[in-house]
Amino acid sequence: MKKRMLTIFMITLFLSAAQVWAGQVKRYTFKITIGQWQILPDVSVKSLMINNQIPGPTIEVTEGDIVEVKVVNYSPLPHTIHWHGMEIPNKEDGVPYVTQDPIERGESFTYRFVAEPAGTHFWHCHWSTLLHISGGMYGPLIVHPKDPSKDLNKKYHVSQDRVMILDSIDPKWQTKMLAMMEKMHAMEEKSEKTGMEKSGGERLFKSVAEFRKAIEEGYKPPYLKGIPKPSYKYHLINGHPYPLIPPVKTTVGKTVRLRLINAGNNPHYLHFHGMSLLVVAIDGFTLKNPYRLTTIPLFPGQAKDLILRPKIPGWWAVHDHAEWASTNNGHFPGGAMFLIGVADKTSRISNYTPKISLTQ
Ligand SMILES: [Cu+2]
Repeated sequence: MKKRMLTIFMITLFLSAAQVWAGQVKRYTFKITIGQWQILPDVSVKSLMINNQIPGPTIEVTEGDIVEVKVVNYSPLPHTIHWHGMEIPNKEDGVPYVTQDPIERGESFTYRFVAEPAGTHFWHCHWSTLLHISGGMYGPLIVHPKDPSKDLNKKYHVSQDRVMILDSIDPKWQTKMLAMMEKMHAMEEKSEKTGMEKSGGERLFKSVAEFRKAIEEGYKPPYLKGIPKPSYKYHLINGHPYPLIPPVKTTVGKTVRLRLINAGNNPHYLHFHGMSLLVVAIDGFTLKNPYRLTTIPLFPGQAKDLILRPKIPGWWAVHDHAEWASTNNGHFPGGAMFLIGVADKTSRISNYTPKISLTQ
């Protein structure tokens, strides 16, 4: 009788444990390649791509889920992936030579962690970040709260939830650098086969003295000698600049949630015409006291969640108020800019149809 009671007790314990952990395993595969990315009809840039897309895949999970990402490196460059904003075991953090060795060509590495905390986050490559992040290795990481009472979409009766991830690039610099790195790594591979010295590209310091000397003299990796820093001439939202950024379409009285993430190196100041916004979360954390703004500063590495409830119909412009970032290579309108089309109850947005000017 005692034994039977114990069995029933064990089964009950097992069932309740299964109820406590309701998370699922969410699996993703990231295939890294180098290819051409068409940002505008006549502007193509050599880029690092994950699954042939920029931004890379969106990871969308619920708090407590187990995220498993298998990264397969088909490119000649080393990489690691960092989960920005996540609180996870140190060995999954993806910082080269701090938590792991880089993933080299032909290698794969699987990251595994429990998704927490909830909120709007992102992931990006952590190797040679100036080239690798802006070069295309980034994507959204959305963690929905497990507790429905903390769901901002429910709280604000959101009818549309959109993610916008920003990046700034210098196509000429990026194309040149990636071509050079490809060449360098091909040479390295050749010299490894013939047992010759490495080409002097990406490698570890041989001694502390070498490391100290490099810092004292103002370090520049060998492959960057004689090459200026990138000058950001194109500003992308979800992989394209305006006018290729699809507009947000809504209706008076409806509520939109915008999740803005700045994955690039350039700060942005998005100004919204015709409406104010409620800032409800920063870096994934829900604000106790949401506040209203019409211009949203977005620093590199920052994420902000906005709630919009436009009252006036029309095509409303949203653009970076720092002039140079709302252009394509100097030409306005372009860059970090998009339109919000607000329809009235008869589905009419405006009698005026937006056009793109060649001379403005
Ligand atoms: Cu990388």
